[in-house]
Amino acid sequence: MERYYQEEIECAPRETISAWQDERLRETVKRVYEKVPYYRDLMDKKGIKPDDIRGVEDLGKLPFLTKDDLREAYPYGMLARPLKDCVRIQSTSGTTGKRVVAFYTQHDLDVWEDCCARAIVAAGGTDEDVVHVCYGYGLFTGGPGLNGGSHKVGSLTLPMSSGNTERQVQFLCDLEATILCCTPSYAAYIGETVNEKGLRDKIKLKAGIFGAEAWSEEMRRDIEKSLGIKAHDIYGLTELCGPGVSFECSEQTGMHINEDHFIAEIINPETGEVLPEGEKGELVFTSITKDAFPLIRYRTRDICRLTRKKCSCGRTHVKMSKPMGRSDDMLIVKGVNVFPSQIETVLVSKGYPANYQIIVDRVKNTDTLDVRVEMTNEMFSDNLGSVSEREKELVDALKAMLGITASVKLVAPKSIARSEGKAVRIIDKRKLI
Ligand code: DLL
Repeated sequence: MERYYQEEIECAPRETISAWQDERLRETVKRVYEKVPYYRDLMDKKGIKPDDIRGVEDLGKLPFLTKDDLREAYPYGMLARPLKDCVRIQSTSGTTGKRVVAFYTQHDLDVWEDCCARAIVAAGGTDEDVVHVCYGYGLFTGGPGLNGGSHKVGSLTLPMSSGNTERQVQFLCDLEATILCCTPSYAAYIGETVNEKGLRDKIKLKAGIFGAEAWSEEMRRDIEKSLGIKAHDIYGLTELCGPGVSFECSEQTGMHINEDHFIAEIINPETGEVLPEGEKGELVFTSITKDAFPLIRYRTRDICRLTRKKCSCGRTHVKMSKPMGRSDDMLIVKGVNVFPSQIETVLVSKGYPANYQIIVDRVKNTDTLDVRVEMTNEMFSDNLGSVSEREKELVDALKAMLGITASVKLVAPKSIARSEGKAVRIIDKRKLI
């Protein structure tokens, strides 16, 4: 039977959710206009006043906000509350450009932890569970978010953080954790280690809550098999709070967005035009309950679809598909758009583990695309003569998926470095020129 953390909210009738959104949006817009000069300028430039926004139907009148805006306003320019009312800072990893710093009041932390608690209960968590959190702690939101959510549910919480995989596995066995929270690539690594050590019978895991990076359905099945669990997706971004913006229920067909806190739109990333339900495009969020760091029409760069189709779990909040990639992660190779997730789908569907690297380079003014992928132990011990046949098979399958030719190199098991957090799979050497 499906369980909920906040049933009256998660299963509220659509009209009720819409009424909450209209009211909270009006209040948020008014507040940022009064308190945040950066927003006031953006709205003035568009000739929009708070009274022009009566509800969600007027959302499209408001200007978009991008990561560049947050960088420009860094560090305090977006604050809607005095700094003395803020109690926490979290931050993005800042792999491209300056970090984004997000601020939280105590109310913001409560809301965020409630969102994570909804995700844990949707994955079957109760106060009888032992929740092993090996997302990174610190500035990264993964550890603190799931940790806080687990406390709210009343589960016994193990704040493991990432790294030291031997110790993770030992704790999983000794303390009999039932729910594992980490990135999908780390879950795959933990699964590999558990099985290699012959400890599969010693672990008591029943579910996992994995997110923070793109992962395919094939990778989900691999992890579910290797750990004997049901693997749930969870999505979020630091700018909005962290994990828990949306989460998967028992149906595992997309993530319910916590619409009492966030309004979602899908836009055409090139034109900014709002797209109808079901179309693929860039996800844009407006926060409607955030106190310290409200964001209006924030462009996530994540590409996905929304659906309002009735969900068997009973939740009424809109669902987003797994992000298919980021518009800024998309590689353009020989003029063709290539998403790393397309490559992963091909590899995993052909029986390869999701341990791969995509190397893009430019040789004599022509782009090259090299894919290095690990073989499984069985493939490796197979007759070596078949390696070139296998490589050829992958070249053909990738060509069918992408429309361009990639060179494929099969490498020995374990020869590609494992990740304890978000995996780094793309090496674009062209940027170094
Ligand atoms: O990754 C927050 C998080 C922590 C989510 C733990 C889930 C679990 P950032 O480091 O700011 O925050 O990165 C946000 O990660 O815009 C997506 O591109 C990507 N991302 C997050 N969750 C998923 C997911 C955290 N489930 C960026 N599937 C987002 C695909 C995801 N991509």
